[in-house]
Amino acid sequence: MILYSGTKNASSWSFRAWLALKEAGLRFDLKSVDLTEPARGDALAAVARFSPSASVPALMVDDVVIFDSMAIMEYANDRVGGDLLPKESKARAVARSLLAWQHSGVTGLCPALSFESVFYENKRDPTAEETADAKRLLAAWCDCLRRSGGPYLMGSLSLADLAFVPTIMRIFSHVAVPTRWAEAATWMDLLLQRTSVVEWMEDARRLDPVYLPDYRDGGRV
Ligand SMILES: N[C@@H](CCC(=O)N[C@@H](CS)C(=O)NCC(=O)O)C(=O)O
Repeated sequence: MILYSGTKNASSWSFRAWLALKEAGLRFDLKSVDLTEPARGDALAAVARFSPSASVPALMVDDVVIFDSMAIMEYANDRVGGDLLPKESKARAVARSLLAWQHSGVTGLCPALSFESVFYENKRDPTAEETADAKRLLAAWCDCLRRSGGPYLMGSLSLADLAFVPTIMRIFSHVAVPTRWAEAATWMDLLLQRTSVVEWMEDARRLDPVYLPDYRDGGRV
């Protein structure tokens, strides 16, 4: 298999797909697609030759392309007999709701607080919308951890935990976790110490930060 992935400091979508493949223990080659300007246009045009969405991540499996991060995560889960989602149907539906929440936006937080900003030396303060989404996430994570008993959201590690890794990085590289969300803080520490997460982040930190012009004012230029 070949995973076409955005540069490691600039593609949270690729990060999630890569984490699921790694945590499933699957072997794959990684091809890095340069998303920085001015290379971006040509790089994505090359991806468009084999992937209808012309975006990354894209996973080539034999002669088939899986061209969406959530589909790649679900494929990784299928390849390990469903071990990366809960077996019980209601719990599995909750895990998929969390995945879908992340996948369809976390729109108050993700658009302007880009993954690229995790690597900036000078951080701005989060906006009111970003803070509101962060609180919603923290409350949902704590609720899951209390219901499941932890140590991961659904008990054992699942796609739901992996989906949130880049978002955790986005928020908590900008602000400390408030002490009232202690369960979430413990879960984040555990998750961020996983070998897979550490490997990606170490590679990402070696790259030059990708500065986005709309970062300073929360993306509202
Ligand atoms: N829904 C897609 C989104 C992927 C996505 O937007 N990837 C970005 C890079 S992180 C991209 O390739 N964008 C191409 C473009 O904007 O033209 C997925 O989950 O894979």
